Amino acid sequence: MDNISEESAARRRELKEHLARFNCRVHQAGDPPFFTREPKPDMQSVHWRWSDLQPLLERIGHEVDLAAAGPRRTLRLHNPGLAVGTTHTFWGSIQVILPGEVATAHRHSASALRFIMKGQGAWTTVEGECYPMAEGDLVLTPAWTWHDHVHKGDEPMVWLDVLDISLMKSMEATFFEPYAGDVQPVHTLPDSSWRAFGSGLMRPPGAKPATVNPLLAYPFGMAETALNAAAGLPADPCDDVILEYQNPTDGSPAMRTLGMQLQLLRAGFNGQRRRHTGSKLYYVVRGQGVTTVEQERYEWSQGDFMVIAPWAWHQHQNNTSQDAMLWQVNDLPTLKLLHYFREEFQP
Ligand code: GTQ
Ligand code: FE2
Repeated sequence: MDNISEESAARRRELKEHLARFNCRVHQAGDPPFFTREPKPDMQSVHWRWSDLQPLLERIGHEVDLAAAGPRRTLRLHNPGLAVGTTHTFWGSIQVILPGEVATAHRHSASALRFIMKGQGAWTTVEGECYPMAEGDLVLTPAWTWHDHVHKGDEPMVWLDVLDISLMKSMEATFFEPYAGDVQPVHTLPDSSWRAFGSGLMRPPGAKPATVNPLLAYPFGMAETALNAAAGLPADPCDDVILEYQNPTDGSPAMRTLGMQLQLLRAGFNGQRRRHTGSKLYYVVRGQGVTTVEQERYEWSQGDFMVIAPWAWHQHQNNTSQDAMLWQVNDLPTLKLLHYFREEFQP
């Protein structure tokens, strides 16, 4: 369609106005092609350094109050290639909550999750189940569940929020509802979903088959134990030691649209290069290493984030003498559900 002759282009231009009256058009010279041979994402791969983020978080802790839109105090990881969002499907934001603060209850059709970065003493309540959050924990807020956060500790707490907002918006499925009060009543035992399903090995025999993941909390200690056990398996050529957070009732990803994984890149690991559809955001839990994304080298260390654009070649290396741990969130479950997932490996 792009080799349109001058004569044809002129005829198409003439048609344009007439067709527009009927809400129709033909392809015009200069229109972007509707197919590219492979993905050409608007989103860019980006590296955020903790040394830059930390002072910004302190600043918003002082200068931004818990006002409208939630109310939440967040520093969004903004992708310079997009109008909004960290990737074209999800938003990652760092939430800061100060001692005594309450992030009031609401629910939304976007799925949300939190990975705790710093501090302790904040409790989140999801559908009446409260959970005390600690560093390294993953806590889920499935679509349309009531949730609020209350900080009962005595130091600021910081966590990563991830919501599939851009995916939801592209589907025009945005719903939001504030709760009638500040916080919901707590009506079950603390950690009840974890008590029932958290081992991943055993479950209450009477529990009815769940249509969504019934487990809301994935404590860091258990995830780390599982990862250390998996270190005895043969290494993954790209990712070394990696585990996915799963729905313990059927082994599917912990959320339907977003996937979360925890991995070890052991000292000396030199990974294989690969690319795939879908976007992913990494958080460096500990250690140091290098991820090469196309032509760029991201030399990362604890607290850094990086986001990898779809179909970008990337490769992880740990050239230090200490193991490194990365946590990631991605939109791969959505791509797989829609049969849009593809990957390639460099031999
Ligand atoms: O904590 O409920 O970063 O609703 C964005 C939207 C956090 C939350 C965000 C939200 C929340
Ligand atoms: Fe929310």
